[in-house]
Amino acid sequence: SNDMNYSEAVDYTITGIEPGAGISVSTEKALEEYDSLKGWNAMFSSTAGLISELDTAIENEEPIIITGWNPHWMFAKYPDMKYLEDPKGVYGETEMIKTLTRKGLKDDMPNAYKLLDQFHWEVEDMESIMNEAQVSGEEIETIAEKWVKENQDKVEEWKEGVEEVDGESIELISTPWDSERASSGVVKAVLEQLGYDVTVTPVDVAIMFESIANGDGDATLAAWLPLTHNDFYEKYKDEIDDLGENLNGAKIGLVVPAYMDINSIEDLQP
Ligand code: PBE
Repeated sequence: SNDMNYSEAVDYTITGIEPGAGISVSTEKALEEYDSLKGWNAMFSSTAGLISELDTAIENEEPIIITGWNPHWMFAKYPDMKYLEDPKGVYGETEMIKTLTRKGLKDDMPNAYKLLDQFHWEVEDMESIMNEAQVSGEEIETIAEKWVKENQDKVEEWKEGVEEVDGESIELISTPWDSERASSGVVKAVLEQLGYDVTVTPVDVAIMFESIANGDGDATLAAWLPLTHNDFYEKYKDEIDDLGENLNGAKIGLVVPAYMDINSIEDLQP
């Protein structure tokens, strides 16, 4: 109801995910920058932990404030959720997901580089894989492989002018979130069609940037910018090749169930 003190009801706590996520870094900044969040905490755990807290809250129609993002199946499962307005812009606006490679990949593996450069898809493509995996209980990687077989028209565009190879090894560095399991799974399947031997290594965001910069890993499809991973991007941008966006229209922020009668981070109380 309107009289409910949501801040007290959630114990002045934002329910978050892994501390190493970009969205967790932004949440630390929000806690510092908003007067309405003075004295608040964030509980960083895991995406599974967050979803289980969200399930319980929505089942009981209790207030909850989570770190949320798109693309993700949480909005397919719970369409009645909203982003809180963020007048200070701590969480940015529209985000894109970029492809980055190590320096030298272009010369060493020109065909893989060209494929990575031409890989681009839509929010709906990524979501269709995540939602199907969520509903069926199958692994995202399995659904991603199937998606590649069923969307060969799109895949052929990414492969245009790319020549096949004979078992060259390539390592994609990724992060543990479902969005990145989907993109890495798709590109892995396409590279395998081209004859590559592909490893996908999920790591923390910091390690992902570091390993592309020092050349331990070949490429990543998982850089959320201009804001989510900006601290890491700024640190390493001179030591990596930036191939531009592979998806546009991502978003991060604080999210609440629609039954909560607030619209802005500034509607909360210290
Ligand atoms: N995410 C999903 C990640 C990137 C992909 C928004 C949870 C993050 O670093 O915040």
